[in-house]
Amino acid sequence: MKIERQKIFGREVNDPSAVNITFGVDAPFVPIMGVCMTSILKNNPAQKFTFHVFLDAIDSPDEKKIAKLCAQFPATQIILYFLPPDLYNELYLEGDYTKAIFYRIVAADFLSQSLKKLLYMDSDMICLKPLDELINLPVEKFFVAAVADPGIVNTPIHKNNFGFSNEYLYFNSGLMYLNLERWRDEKVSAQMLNIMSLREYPFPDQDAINLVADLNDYPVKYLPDKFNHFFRINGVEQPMRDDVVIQHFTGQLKPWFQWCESPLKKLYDSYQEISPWRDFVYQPRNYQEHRLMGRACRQKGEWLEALKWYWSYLKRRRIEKKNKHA
Ligand SMILES: [Mn+2]
Repeated sequence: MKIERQKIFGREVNDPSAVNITFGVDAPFVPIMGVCMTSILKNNPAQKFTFHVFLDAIDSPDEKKIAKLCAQFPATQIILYFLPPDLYNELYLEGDYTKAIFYRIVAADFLSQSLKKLLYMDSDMICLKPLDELINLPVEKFFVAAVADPGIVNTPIHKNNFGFSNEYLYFNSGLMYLNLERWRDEKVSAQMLNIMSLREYPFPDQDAINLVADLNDYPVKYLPDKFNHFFRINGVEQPMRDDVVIQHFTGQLKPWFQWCESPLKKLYDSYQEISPWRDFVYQPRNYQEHRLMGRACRQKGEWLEALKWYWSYLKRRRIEKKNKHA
């Protein structure tokens, strides 16, 4: 197995009544994941959780904050699983994805040795209500429970281009309640890696798991979209609803960006505020985000700052594009 070491925070003992949730992140994304965890804990006070975090590195201040979160919510256990830094380097990545999107594959594979079911969540989510209805689903009857994807992946173009059957309903991989016994018995991780080694996919992990489900005709339980409510679809912000349990900040605009002007930024900030990451300020991490930061400064009339971000945008774009084609 590819785990280099584990580190446990919070509750020491294994508790079979705990709900198991997994995340896959790289070091800069740990604060984002921390806010997501905080929202889950805050809105599920009667529930015990074990969070399984698959990552390749973590900054030491963030490790302290994870310990602090466990002290804030004492029934909580957080386990860090450190992966080798070169894991999945060979897999194709498009756009601004990082290879942390693949960590859900190793997470499900590894945890299927000890757990029967597992909730995978993207870090760009916040939980707004109790998760009972979701957690109590009889996931052993299915392969996965997830929400149908409202974006382009469900159009005939995407389905025809990437080998899906016409009638297949593509689900979003941001939230997946997984039947791990089935995952283990049918060697799903190996199937996914095999699919991704054969050609390049625009949504690599998500295309692969949907292809596994489609080609094998595995039973998918489609959930109401309140369990994975999209923030933006094709660049258009979606109206928020009262019944939303999990809000998913889909799209390139994220509520932790300083330049995000969505009304939902306030809601997001309110969870960051009660988390150990209260003081976290997100720094743009790729050239696209440097450009957006420049635009936000320009709109606020901060010309010097704007110039600085545009300059670093141009510089980084050249370097990042060169690296990509190397
Ligand atoms: Mn996401």
